[in-house]
Amino acid sequence: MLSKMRRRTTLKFIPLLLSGGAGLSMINSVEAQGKSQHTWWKEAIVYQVFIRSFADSNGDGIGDFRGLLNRLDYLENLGVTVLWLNPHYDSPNVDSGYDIRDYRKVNSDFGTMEDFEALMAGAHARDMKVIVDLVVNHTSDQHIWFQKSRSSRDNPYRDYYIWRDGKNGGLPNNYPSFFGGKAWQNDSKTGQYYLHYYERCQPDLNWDNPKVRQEVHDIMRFWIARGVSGFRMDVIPFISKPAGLRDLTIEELQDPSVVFANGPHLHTYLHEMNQKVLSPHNAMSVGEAFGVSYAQTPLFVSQQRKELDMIFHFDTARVGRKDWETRPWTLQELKETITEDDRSTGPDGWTTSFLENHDNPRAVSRFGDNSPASAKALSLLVMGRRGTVFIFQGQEIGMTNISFDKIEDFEDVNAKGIWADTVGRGTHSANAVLTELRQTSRDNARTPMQWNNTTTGGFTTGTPWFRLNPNTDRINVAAQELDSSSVLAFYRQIISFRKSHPVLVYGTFQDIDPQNPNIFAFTRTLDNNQILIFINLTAQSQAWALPAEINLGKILLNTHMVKPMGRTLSLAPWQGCITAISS
Ligand code: ISL
Ligand code: CA
Repeated sequence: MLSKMRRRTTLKFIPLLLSGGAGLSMINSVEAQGKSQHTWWKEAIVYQVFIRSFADSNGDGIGDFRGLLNRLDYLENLGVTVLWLNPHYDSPNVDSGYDIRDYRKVNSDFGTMEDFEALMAGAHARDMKVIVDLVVNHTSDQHIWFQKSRSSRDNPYRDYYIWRDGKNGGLPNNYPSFFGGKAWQNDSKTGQYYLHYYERCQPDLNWDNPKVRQEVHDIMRFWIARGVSGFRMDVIPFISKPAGLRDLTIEELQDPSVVFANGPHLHTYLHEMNQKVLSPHNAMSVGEAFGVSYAQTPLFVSQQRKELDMIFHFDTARVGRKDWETRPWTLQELKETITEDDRSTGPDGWTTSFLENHDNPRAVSRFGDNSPASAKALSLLVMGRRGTVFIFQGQEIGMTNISFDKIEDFEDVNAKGIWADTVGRGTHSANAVLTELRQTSRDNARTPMQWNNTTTGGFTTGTPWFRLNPNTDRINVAAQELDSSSVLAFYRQIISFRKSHPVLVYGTFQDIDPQNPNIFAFTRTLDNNQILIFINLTAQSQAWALPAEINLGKILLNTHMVKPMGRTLSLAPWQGCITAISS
């Protein structure tokens, strides 16, 4: 969806060479400017839980709060310090909980408010914080506000949503919906159309109405009072709608998120939210930033502006993608996104490091070759770069994509919309779309967690709500607990390493071989402490010549037993190391 041409900003940075003192002093001066306060959320290892698919405690086949509570020891052992819960609210579940019916109730599939409170207490007892999803660009059409809003043109809730008359016997404008079809739905009761950027049962809220903003602030306070430490903000750049809601041009229709994001009052609303809720409660915030360019990033994350703490850019996780389709990509391109992301924060901002979430395929299938070795290599990439670390459930055991035979096997509303817009309209063959969806579908991330080698993967004693990946017989937590060379064991090691080496959190990042098509090699520097990370991101052995200025120091962490030596290092397929640099 995000057209690379337009997302690429003209943001320039001067490559910081390591040769001689000049390079290092430049690094240090950049770092000095960027030396922001040490905070818990920069050091956090955030673990994202898609509750429905994590652990079922009562045999109904659906993951729940108690199931997660029962697994907190596992997460503590892994080194997790923060949980991000995907939407836990009351919802008809058309879009996996991103369609909220009542912001003050929990999803009864997941348990009761008491169960939620027990989960919070369990997390806090283990020194873990919990952040929740804040989905306030839209609600469910079953939310009481929308029920009232649609009931008449003069209902006090009418202006909670965005209603327009049709134009020339058609829709108010040509906006498409992200889930297929158009973004307007006619409502026969009052004869007007309401706006929905997502599914038609997800009407967009009208943030220009101060009452809506007040409601959102109150909802946030409600959950903060229940012990929540912060929010992951769903499609937050879309909340302020473009002035005039004019038609999109043909070019803009290729990537509507660029127009949908960054509306005229967005930063006013974020600043207001910060001042009224986030700052007074010291709550952490991370915004999902579709449509935001690297050049625009400081507007969100510069600490001086008091808006958000950090945002998620998707150019790295989605390299080689155009919406649901794949395209060829190179390692140089992937590395460039990481450097751009790192530089985009400006001197006093912060960023995120992740390769997976509930909307994206499994990293080990996308960027690796499904092998445990490639899962470890990718963990080094996520944990090695600068930015708060977010890992998605199952990533720590190298869970892979699932391969479905037919569209009926998919659950995701997005996959169904893509199918209707393509195969349904005769623009693509069923085979072509299935081939792409197998690689890009959101369902890849949403299959149940693989706890053991039984057919239900230890996820439930009943019938799982969604099919398990059959490779749970090989890839599962129980087996990896017993294996000191497992992906899980490596994750534990690297997380604990990151926690005990502040340079990995606060050090500046520098790609030292950006043109190398096979190896990702970078330094992290904090004061006088500098470390080197190199990762062979291919399934072949590679030789890597150390840059002239670098003398390899002690190997601090290694994905393999064999130690690379000399000035030209022989690296096994997917081998990666963290080393000291000796003078
Ligand atoms: O995943 C996408 C399509 O493949 C994205 O365009 C997605 O719509 C975008 O990341 C916004 O995602 C968020 O809001 C959606 C919800 O379905 C996603 O799960 C959520 O992460 C609507 O609330
Ligand atoms: Ca359950």
